[in-house]
Amino acid sequence: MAAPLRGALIGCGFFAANHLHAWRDLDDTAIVALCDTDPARLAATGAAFGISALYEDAGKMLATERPDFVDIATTVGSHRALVELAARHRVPAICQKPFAATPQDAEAMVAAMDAAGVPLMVHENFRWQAPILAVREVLRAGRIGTPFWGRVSFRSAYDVFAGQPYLAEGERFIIEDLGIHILDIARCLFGEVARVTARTRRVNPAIRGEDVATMLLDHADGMTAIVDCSYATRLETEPFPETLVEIDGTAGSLRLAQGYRLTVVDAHGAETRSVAPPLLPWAAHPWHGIQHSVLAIQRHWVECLRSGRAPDTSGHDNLRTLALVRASYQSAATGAPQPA
Ligand code: NAD
Ligand code: 89V
Repeated sequence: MAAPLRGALIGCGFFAANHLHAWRDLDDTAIVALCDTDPARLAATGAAFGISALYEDAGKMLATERPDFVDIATTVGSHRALVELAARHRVPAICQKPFAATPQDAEAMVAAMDAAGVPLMVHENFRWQAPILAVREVLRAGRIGTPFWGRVSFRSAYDVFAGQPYLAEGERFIIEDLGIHILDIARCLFGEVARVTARTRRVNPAIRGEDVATMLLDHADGMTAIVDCSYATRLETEPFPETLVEIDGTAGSLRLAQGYRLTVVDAHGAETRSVAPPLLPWAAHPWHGIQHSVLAIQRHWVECLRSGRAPDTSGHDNLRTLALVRASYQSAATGAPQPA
């Protein structure tokens, strides 16, 4: 058996504990060092996960520890500098979403890692959620024929701002933070998008950015899809963080409904089953589906690193999702459809 991969993590904030728990679940990987510019967060995370190599400077950590990979779990403002740092040290890197603040940054980050000859994966975990994997499997098996219409929907009134206060402060909010996941799922299920028409609005007066967005996607193969997101939707049972999916195909249909219920109508009739994500020992409702997908994407990264295969959500792949985000904001601002 190969020696365990030695990883280092940068950014010990709100979400990083999920990364660290998932790394602990992977037998052939060990996080050997942590970095955060905030000494209190760094010390607390080191103590919680039994990691004693602690750094406030990421460059010093990479130079000293020479890890097999680095996991960047900071917010977007630091991503370009940290990915370029990884490239200078020729260390394979995972970078949390949103990958980059601008298309120029994203292109530069991908180019830097390409030039260094090391892999780069964006931590775009939503397409790795168990219910979404179940939908992908129905499509892959051809059970509903060729999809011609789809909807990927995330509507909630969950208070995301309590855990992630920075989400209330940005000029942009829901497409950049959450819609990016839902647009990525649409790409993953339905293929590349040629044109986007978007509408946004802000309902919650306590935040700066938009909290409702609707995108009409014209896919390259002629399929039509709707991606809709809201953090201003009060429902009888709060669905956070479930992504709902509807797909009509030439031979049937599927519906991924609230409560992780997947109904497939195909040549044999209708079948409904639960596709609920498992509750990992360290996970908690309602985040458990996201937490399970963190383990899934990190397992994928290890498999890719060991085999030399490009990750499904490589930096190159994520440029297409970022292009959709950009085109959505441009369409919302101008009112006109935009090429994606
Ligand atoms: P956070 O602000 O709670 O934590 C970020 C940490 O990074 C902070 O402790 C900060 O001190 C540290 N940091 C910033 N710049 C640094 C640098 N240059 N060197 C070392 N440390 C640095 O943020 P968060 O809520 O944990 O979010 C982190 C990222 O994860 C965001 O991009 C967010 O969008 C993403 N996120 C993803 C998911 C998902 O399901 N994929 C869920 C939640 C958050
Ligand atoms: O995935 C995320 O980035 C989170 C949340 C699911 C709350 O939108 O910010």
